[in-house]
Amino acid sequence: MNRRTFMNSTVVALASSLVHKVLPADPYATGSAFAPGASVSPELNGYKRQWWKEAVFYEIYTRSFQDSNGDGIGDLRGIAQRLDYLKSLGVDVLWISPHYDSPNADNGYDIRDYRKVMAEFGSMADFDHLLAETKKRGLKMIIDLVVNHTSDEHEWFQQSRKGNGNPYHDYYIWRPGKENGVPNNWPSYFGGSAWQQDGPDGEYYLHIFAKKQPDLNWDNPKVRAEVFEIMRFWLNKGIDGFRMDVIPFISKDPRLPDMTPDQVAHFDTVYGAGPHTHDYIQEMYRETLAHHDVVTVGEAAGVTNAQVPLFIDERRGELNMIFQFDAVRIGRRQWRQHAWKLTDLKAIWNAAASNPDRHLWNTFFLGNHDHPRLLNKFGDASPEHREASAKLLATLLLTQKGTPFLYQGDEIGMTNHPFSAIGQFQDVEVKGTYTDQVLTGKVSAEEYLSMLKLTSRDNSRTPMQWSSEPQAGFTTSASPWLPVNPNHKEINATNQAARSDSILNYYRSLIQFRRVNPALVYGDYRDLDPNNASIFCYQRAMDRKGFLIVLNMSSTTVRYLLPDSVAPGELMICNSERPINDGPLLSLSPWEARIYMGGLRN
Ligand code: ISL
Ligand code: CA
Repeated sequence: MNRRTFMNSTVVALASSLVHKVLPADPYATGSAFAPGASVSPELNGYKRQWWKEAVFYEIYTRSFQDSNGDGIGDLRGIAQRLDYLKSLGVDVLWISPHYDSPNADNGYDIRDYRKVMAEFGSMADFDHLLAETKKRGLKMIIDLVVNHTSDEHEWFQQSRKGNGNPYHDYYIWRPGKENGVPNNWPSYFGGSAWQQDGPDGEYYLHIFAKKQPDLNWDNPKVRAEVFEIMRFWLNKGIDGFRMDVIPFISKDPRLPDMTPDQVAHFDTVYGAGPHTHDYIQEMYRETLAHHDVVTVGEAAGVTNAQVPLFIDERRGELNMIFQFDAVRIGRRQWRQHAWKLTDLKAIWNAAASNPDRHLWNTFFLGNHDHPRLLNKFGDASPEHREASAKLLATLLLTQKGTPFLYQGDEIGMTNHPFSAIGQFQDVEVKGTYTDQVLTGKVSAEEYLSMLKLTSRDNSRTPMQWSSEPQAGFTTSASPWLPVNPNHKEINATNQAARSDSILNYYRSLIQFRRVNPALVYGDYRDLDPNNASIFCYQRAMDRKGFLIVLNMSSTTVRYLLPDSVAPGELMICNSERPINDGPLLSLSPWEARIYMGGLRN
């Protein structure tokens, strides 16, 4: 039996048989963590069981997912048209990007009306239809809560900017200028100062992101009450939770002191360390989240690994999970990408995954709408290695410790876009840093473009590649809001659905494999060879049973002697096509991924 046949035809069949081989008759016998009647055992391996710990999440960047009305912009009806695809992929929870009314200065992360759907995405009826259709398929949906800032076109800001004395003035953060203008030296994520002068009193307002994204003043109890009302509005519609945009930034030191040069160089850690962030999140939990069976995941830019427990320890009544970015942003200095080493990357993952505290729970992700494609950053997008490395990264995502968050298009091996000129980028972050870095002469346009090709957020925002048709089946418009990647002719969901050994079908098999093997969800994690420069070899195990995962994260063949503490059992999944009959000395082809039963000898 050659590898190709073995890997695909066997793995799903094996997955269901594994329930009894690896585990006593157990919660997953129903084949799904959500299925009614799943076992009521409240704990596994010392962890309290929760649906969101067992689920696979899938991020949808709505603007680029599926256009249903031919205007070149993805929308809510378009997502609804693709729910059967998502169901067949096997994911459980959809996270949709901000769907609220917005002028789209930052593609929806600048909200003008929290109780209205963005015109480009459709109507409230379209939202209700999408949520109902999602639930009809046994899927769940979380929405993006963006409350560190609003759009400058929000009514609150329109009032606030009328000056002191207006009842909404203190909904935002205003300060008088200093001798050289701005109140302090805080930088904006999107280039330049975080302060903008406005209004009749010569004051400046704070905007950590774009000028059109003024920061809310969370020290004002009226602001907190408004936000909690907005959350109740959407919770009462039946959503299943929130992803919370830059939630650690909501509290600022009211003295707004200048940053030191080192703090400016790492300004997100300053923004993430306000004095009352945890007080406000705990208040939010008491006021809204505690009354619903929902999940929350905080986007924790600027939060160190050591600070994560303060946000997610289940005894604190704050958030359930957090996105911590040290791994995904390894080697990054704002818009620049520098070299990095696999040993350093493994050390970051190991620090989080080997924490034994059962009151904590990780996320695991390799990309999202703010980062380049995971295939380009962590794999090898060359024609020779693209498929193998995409499957290896799928193996990593679905066997690591923590709830996996997939990002649209990664399941078919989409790659960065071949940008060739700065004018092709749409992202407000690019436009802002271009002004700040290139127009001021600090950086050459050539260097800036060479780095943006590696780091720009637009790389992961090009339209989903559904087919080889014009515009990849994303839209009938001849001018989508961002160009379709020309490689959609070869890389698309349609031709992969038809191929049993495609990246898409590998994801499908692995999601099913994870679903029926709690050791991959609740099992302990151990890196068996942390100092190896190209091999990632780790174990997931509980109740003395589990899996050994061996990944060759390099573009060369590696002969790898398994650590002598390891006793691989039956080979369950492999992404390579070669027959494998090697013993403890493995010959791993480039980007070869293997999952064995078993693990440690003793
Ligand atoms: O910009 C980034 C990477 O190039 C990230 O640091 C990102 O800006 C940061 O993590 C905050 O992201 C979130 O808030 C922004 C919005 O632009 C992002 O899309 C959102 O994910 C402001 O709302
Ligand atoms: Ca549309």
